[in-house]
Amino acid sequence: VGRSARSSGKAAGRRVGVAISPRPVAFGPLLFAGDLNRGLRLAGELGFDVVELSLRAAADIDRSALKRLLNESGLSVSALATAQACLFDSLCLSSDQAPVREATVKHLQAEIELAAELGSAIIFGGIRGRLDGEAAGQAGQRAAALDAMARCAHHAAGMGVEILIEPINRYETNFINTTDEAIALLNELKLPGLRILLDTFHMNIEEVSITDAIRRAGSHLGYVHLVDSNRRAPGQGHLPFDSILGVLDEIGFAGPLVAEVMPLPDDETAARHTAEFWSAA
Ligand code: LER
Ligand code: MN
Repeated sequence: VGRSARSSGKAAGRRVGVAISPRPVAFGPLLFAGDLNRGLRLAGELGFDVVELSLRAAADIDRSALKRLLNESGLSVSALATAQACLFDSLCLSSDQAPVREATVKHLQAEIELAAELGSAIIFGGIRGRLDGEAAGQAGQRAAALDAMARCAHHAAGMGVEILIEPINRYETNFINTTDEAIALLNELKLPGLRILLDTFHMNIEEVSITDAIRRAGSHLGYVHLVDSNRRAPGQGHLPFDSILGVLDEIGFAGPLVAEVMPLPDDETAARHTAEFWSAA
């Protein structure tokens, strides 16, 4: 599979890519963790258009080195993913402690500034964290988290950066599991520059119908994590990607389609499987 993967097969007319982590990470579905050089070079060689970068902090990135690598590989950064700060540094939007929420907002503002510099979006998925206790007692914590999100959204809107709200399955969070909950959040916040990211791995766990949920997201949908049922590259599990891609075309989706997949059996093979999926007629 060469650069022609970009313009042929299922990839024709689409912006496709892989998610990678510039630093080593225990969180699974990221490729080339700790080897940005190799990841960008191979992603470019395999004909991808974009890469998503999962960061623990904006300081993970040497900006001039990254820009040189992007230039050389013909790639752009579709989005910065932010969950690592909540997973590993307890910086979560839903923290019940005001100073921690404050630190999380500051942390995200720095990542929003980096996203503006790279022309990318920013993902609010795992960074939401979890709501504590029984559902009835969660309203205050949820309201504080929404307030923190709104502050980020104002900063992002001022810099022309889109925030992508990603529903995540119940085993990782209880704070937005489904497409309908993400749509409700957008309707509640009514802020500019917020859209939805749908991840087919999470959808396979949470949605009644993946295709109906995509239809309901409609023009709110800004980005897709294309991942198979087992969190491997598309085509390596049993999700019905023909109908998923069909419904994305039906709603006129034109955003990035990024494989956020486990490095199985290894990073390079997972990236190659993704490229092969796209080059298949
Ligand atoms: C991130 O995109 C994701 O899918 C989550 O599982 C992260 O916690
Ligand atoms: Mn995802």
